[in-house]
Amino acid sequence: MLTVFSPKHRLHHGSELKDGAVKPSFENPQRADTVLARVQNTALGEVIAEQEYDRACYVAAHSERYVSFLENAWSEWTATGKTHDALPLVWPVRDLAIDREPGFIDGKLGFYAMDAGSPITGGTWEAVRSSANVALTGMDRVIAGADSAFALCRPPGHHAAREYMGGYCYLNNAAIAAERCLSRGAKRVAVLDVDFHHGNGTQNIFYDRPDVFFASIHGDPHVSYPYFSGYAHETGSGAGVGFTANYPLQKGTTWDHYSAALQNALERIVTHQAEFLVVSLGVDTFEDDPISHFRLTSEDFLRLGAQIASAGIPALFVMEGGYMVDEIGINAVNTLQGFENNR
Ligand code: OKP
Ligand code: ZN
Repeated sequence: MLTVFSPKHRLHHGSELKDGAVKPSFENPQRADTVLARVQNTALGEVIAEQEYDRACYVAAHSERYVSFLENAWSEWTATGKTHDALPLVWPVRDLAIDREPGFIDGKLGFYAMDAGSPITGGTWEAVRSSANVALTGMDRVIAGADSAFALCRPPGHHAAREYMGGYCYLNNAAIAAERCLSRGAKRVAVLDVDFHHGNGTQNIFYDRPDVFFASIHGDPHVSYPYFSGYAHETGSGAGVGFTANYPLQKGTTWDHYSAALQNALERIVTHQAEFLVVSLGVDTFEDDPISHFRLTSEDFLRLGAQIASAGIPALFVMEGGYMVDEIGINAVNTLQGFENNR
């Protein structure tokens, strides 16, 4: 399987507000570099650099004003004399939720963020752009006829909604890739999110649409981040009713129950007659992940890949989460090998 990788991901390394203190982010550059090393050591296939894409490709999944915010946030932040990573401190919750962009950076950060876990640093926009370009480059290979490709994206994307960042995510790489399929003539696409955390951003982007089917298997939001979405009753709105499927599973879930949910999601994706499948591949479902609570083993990731392969749909794998850095490479590449060996 071909891998797309950009060293520019290293330009983004920041902090997060966690347990009441600002700490180095769990989402660090070592993650992608560890996965790349495993791709190379296992001779998974060729590794290529990303191509450049027009910002219109990002605006396909996000609003114009949000993309502009991401581009300008660091310079607006530092213009006020601040030197630490930019993190939001105030949010437009519920009854305060007006649709008016503040004129000052502190307000803009809260307006365009869902949490204080997604820092903006001097290198963030360059890394974020490169990550989306990695996904687009991989998608174009699959659109051109490859059976599969691996977009080794960093930062991840699945928590990024049309108009907000969060959960270490800024641009939604998987959604941008799905939009690419549609702009290249596909009529039906599916996104399957197997990261431990609900892909709230991808759900948000496609919620009212019937062309992109979205399925997510994740920790029950009653007790797991992102807490405010991912319940089974969320199935889409308007023309999109029936085109979102959520599988919240309890903490401690092992392969048997996981696999049953996955089978149901894949059957729905096949019924949708998706021409392309985008897999949001988070490996934080691993038993030793430091911030997640499922119990998949490294061998289970081979089974995960094999089961996804059974859908028979050309697939782009997009890297999302996974924080046990020692094992992230093994678990990600096991999924890809499980897929390839069963086609
Ligand atoms: C990003 B991805 C819970 C803290 C959660 C944010 C987690 C973001 C996960 N105690 N912090 O989906 O892997
Ligand atoms: Zn995750």
